[in-house]
Amino acid sequence: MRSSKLVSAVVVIGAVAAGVALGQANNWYPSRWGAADQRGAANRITAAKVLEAKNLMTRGTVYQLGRVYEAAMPLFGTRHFSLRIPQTYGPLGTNRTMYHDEVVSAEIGQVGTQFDGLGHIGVGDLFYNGNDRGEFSKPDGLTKLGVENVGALVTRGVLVDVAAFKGVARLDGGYEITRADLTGALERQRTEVRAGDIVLVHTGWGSLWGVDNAAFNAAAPGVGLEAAEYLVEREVVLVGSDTWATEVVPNPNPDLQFPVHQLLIPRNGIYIFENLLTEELARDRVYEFAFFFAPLKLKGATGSPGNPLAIR
Ligand code: UVW
Repeated sequence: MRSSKLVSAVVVIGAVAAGVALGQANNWYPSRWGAADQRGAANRITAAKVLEAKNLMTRGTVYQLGRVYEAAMPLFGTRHFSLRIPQTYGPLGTNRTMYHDEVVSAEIGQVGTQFDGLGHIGVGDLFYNGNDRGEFSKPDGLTKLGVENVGALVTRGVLVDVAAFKGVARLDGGYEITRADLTGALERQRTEVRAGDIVLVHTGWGSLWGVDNAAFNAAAPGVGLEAAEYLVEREVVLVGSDTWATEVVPNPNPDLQFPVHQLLIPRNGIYIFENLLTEELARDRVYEFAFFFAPLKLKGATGSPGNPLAIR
């Protein structure tokens, strides 16, 4: 073998080994739930998980985790949101019924509080279960992996307060949450993560929402690849946070863009939930709760808006 070819071979083998170490081996499909599956880690929610959630509702306190959708909210890239009331209709009948409708224009599954479905992120052209973008990505909606396939998520939720663990109100933009941060914060809280849970990571970054949108959007603290690998090992259903990406942005490796999205969504069928309001859970030190979310059944959509609930 000529020396340049040998160097190339060593580089490729090194890259593959690094990928394998980060759970990025290329044998990620068919998924563990079968080649035709479109629900991913939602399959981990059994009747036993629903009852585990029920048993956590001991105080009757309801936490709304969704933010208000409005034109003034921070938006990623060129995404937009507008709501218009085109006119008032009526009056109808002798009782003079009047009514309003609204027209909403937005990347509706990917603005504000947003649940990222399995059709949102790919590794090149390949999405969850090895589905090829060329076959299912259509202008009038995804013909596979649409968010309507997810179903209702009712399970045990865990808040990991990494900001408190690090002794700050807000982690810095670009701070990479490590595996040791997650396990250290969980130990500090005396909370464990179990299979079928959803995990929310509190960073404090949400305090910038609506206060300094430019700073909010410019970067984000978040889960790094090794921390995400820990959550994959724990067999969670969903990872969410109070930032717009859930993962660290920019990634410490300047060659990588949104690698945690790829590790979780296409490679492992694990959902991401962004721009959640986690402040009140952190304030009240509610680290375990019943979690409820039913994505909108938007046929062929990549994600869903909504107002998930945590009940203690
Ligand atoms: C991308 O879609 C790239 O990011 P997010 O899921 O954070 O909106």
